[in-house]
Amino acid sequence: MEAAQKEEISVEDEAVDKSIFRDCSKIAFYRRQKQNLSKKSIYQVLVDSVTTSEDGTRFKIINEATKVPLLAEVYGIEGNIFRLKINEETPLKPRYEVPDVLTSKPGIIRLNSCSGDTGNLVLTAGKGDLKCHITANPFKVDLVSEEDTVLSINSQSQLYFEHLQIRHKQRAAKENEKDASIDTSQQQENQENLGLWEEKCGNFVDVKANGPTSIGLDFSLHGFEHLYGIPQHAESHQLKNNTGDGDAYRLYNLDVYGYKIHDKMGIYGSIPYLLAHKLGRTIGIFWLNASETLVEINTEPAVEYSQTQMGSVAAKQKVRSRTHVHWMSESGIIDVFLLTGPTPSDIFKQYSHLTGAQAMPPLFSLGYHQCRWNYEDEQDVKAVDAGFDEHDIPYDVMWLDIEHTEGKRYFTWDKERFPNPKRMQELLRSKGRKLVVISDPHIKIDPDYSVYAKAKEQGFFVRSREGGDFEGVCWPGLSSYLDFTNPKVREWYSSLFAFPAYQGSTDILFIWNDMNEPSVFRGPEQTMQKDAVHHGNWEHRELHNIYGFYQQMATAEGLIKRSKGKERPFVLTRSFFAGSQKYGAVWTGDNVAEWSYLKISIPMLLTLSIAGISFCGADVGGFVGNPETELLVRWYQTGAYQPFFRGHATMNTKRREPWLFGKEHTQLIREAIRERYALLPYWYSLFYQAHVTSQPVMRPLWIEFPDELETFGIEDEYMLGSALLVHPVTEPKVTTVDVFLPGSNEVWYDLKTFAHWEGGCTVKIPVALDTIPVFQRGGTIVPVKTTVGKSTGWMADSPYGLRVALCTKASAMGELYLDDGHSFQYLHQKQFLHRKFSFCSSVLINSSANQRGHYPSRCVVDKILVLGLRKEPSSVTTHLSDGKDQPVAFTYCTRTSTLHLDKLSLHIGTDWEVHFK
Ligand code: NBV
Repeated sequence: MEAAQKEEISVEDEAVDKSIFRDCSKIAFYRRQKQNLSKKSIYQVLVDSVTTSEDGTRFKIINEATKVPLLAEVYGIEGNIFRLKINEETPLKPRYEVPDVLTSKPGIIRLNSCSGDTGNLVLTAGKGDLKCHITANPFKVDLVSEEDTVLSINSQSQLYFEHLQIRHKQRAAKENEKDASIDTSQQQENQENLGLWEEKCGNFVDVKANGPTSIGLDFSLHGFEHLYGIPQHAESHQLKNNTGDGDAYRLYNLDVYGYKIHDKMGIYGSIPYLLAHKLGRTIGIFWLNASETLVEINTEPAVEYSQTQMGSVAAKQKVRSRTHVHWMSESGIIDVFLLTGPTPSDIFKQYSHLTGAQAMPPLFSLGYHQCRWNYEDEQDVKAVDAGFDEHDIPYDVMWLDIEHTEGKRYFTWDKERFPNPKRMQELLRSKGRKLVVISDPHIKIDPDYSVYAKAKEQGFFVRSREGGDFEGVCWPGLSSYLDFTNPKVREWYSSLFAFPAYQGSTDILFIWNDMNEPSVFRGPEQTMQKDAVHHGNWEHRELHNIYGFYQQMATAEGLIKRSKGKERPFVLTRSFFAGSQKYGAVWTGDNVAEWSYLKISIPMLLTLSIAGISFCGADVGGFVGNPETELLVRWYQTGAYQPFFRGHATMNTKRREPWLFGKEHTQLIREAIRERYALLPYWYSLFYQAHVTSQPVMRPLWIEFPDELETFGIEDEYMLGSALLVHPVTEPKVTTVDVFLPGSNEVWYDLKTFAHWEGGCTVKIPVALDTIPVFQRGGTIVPVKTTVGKSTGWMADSPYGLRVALCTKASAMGELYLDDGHSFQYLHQKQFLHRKFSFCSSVLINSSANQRGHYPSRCVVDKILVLGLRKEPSSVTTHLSDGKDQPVAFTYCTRTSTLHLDKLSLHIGTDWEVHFK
């Protein structure tokens, strides 16, 4: 035990040296592709090889120089998606194809083919308005919609495929060493530089069992200048041009403590999915590859050619802008999905058809979470919990970081600090609250630790190239890493969450997966060697970016299993991949307590949201460092309007529970958290929408206003669903913020002052320290809770209110989804309520949006606010479904055109009407 303790690592020891991370110039496959592509290698289709069947079209393509044939496959997938796969026709051994990400076999639709003139091929999908033109020589694919070329593949001749080969030396040996002399020292130096079979990374040498295996392909997007997606980077929402300066967006999951912002380096997670938008069309490119990936982007603006430039052309001609996107991956195959929209809403459906929709979170997880590395012991937890009650601040979840364990042995408790974890959980339970504890993927090498011993015995760890278990240093000291890519390991790991197995756990305990890039102290770039070996003998390089995805998957399955399939899990993960939305929430890792990090949290979360991860958030207050009070207040106000809302801080920071900054600031933080709790019915309904219709919860403006160019680059404000526009204050000491209110036919209401504006302009909004600029869009109805309590559990039966904001035509619509907030009964027994609200011709109607759902809610609507009611009504009456009409008292304010109804008692789950005459 003492020895184990000595091995423990402190944060100061392991503060990351940023120079260990590589830029493009240090990445061998990038250098190789650049060098070779400058020679322009041409591929052509072998026209005689084309075959078309029910399940796709296949043909061979061949490189003029290498003559190695590649096999290309084109599929049409339900919902206007094309899939293009390119692999070697006969690789020396199978190349890695990413499993477990696609939801199920996506429904393939038949492509009809008609040969074009010179042996070129035209494939049509569906009704034929989308066509895939394949040009044979040089090989090129154009995606055409109604005579308009939307996107071209390989029009820049950047198709690149390093085929598997026997190592030169071995081959030479095989050939009786007759050519062994070719391996001169100069060649060796070249090889080293190109990192063909070995590549240096710091003090490490990456030995490549399969030699060079990289792939690449270019896409030209016609008329597109606005690109988004490919998280995770601490960068702007709109992707930047980066060709030429070796500054590609890197997708490589890394643990980067206090990451630099406005940087394209890879951080914790990767989603190789890019969206592009222009007036009239949104498209997506999903590059299904889990190895290290680089993306270069280069926009060529529109050009106008004059007569003289164009010689004989009579009139001026305009050439559309195009953006070239160049994807490069270290290994695997080319497997790319083209999502053709055409609307943003279609794109979200298409992407979730491939990778799954956002999991429906338990309601508590949308409340406020209180975390710190670390809450020291049971007393500390008790005191912090009581602090929230004393200061009348709602919160739902207490978090315990790595110190709660016995020497960083996950699934155990430090007996001195937490002698009675069940007692502690019962205290939280009594207030409707929960506990989240951390569980990392590294397992302390300690034969007396049963998790280690069992995993070791069953061969469940990732192996090193030499054959033994991979060993790396992490929090517990020397550790091995569970191989979550192995389904047996996942099954076993998930069984560890069963109540009898996980001593001291109860059904209010949920899980946080950290360090799952995976983080390996003193490893190359603080992660695992690429030559480590996984289940099925795959090198780590093939699947690095999907390691964390698998841990969260196994954890979520474990939580479901422990409840015998009844309860929804909550798992927060730091590392993620495409499809992680199916398993829980993601946060943006170790940000810093500075204003610039508060500001960048918005574009970072917008990017995650449009790439499928609706349940995302950033550490409130900033993880590293001590926020000044104003920053902390603004961070709470911002976080209250972001999907995952958790305060967190690193070890050596000052305590920062919300009541430690003076009465006035406690009040401001309380207000921000209370606003969050009041809005929970809306949040929950938005998550339901994300779950069933795949629309993101937090939306960049361009999604809601796709026809308004002005919205395409906005990232300091965003929409929550389609009703609320939020413009958080992210700068110190400001007295005004400029808010762009989109839509020329829209009207927007300030939820604090009830002032209203017509859309299509920028307004200067005065802000004090208590202002969170939030605007409701005319034409919407937002459900809220009118009383806020200790926690979501505490508030289950508290009354609802409706905020009705009328549009210019004096109407509005909205909806509410509710269920028990925690189980799968909504799915299996249809135990839910989905209500629809509409205000039209001076009548507000509450009706069912889905007759199949039933849930015995006792809740009533007790308050209604109508914004934008131009005339004071002479009477207001409620009409219940049993025919009873009742006049109700109201207050009307002529100055703000608002009407308040109070003390109502209208059951949320029954049909009723309110008439305003
Ligand atoms: O487990 C300790 C921390 C955690 O608090 C933080 O949220 C993670 O991002 N963890 C990283 C490991 C150490 C960071 C220096």
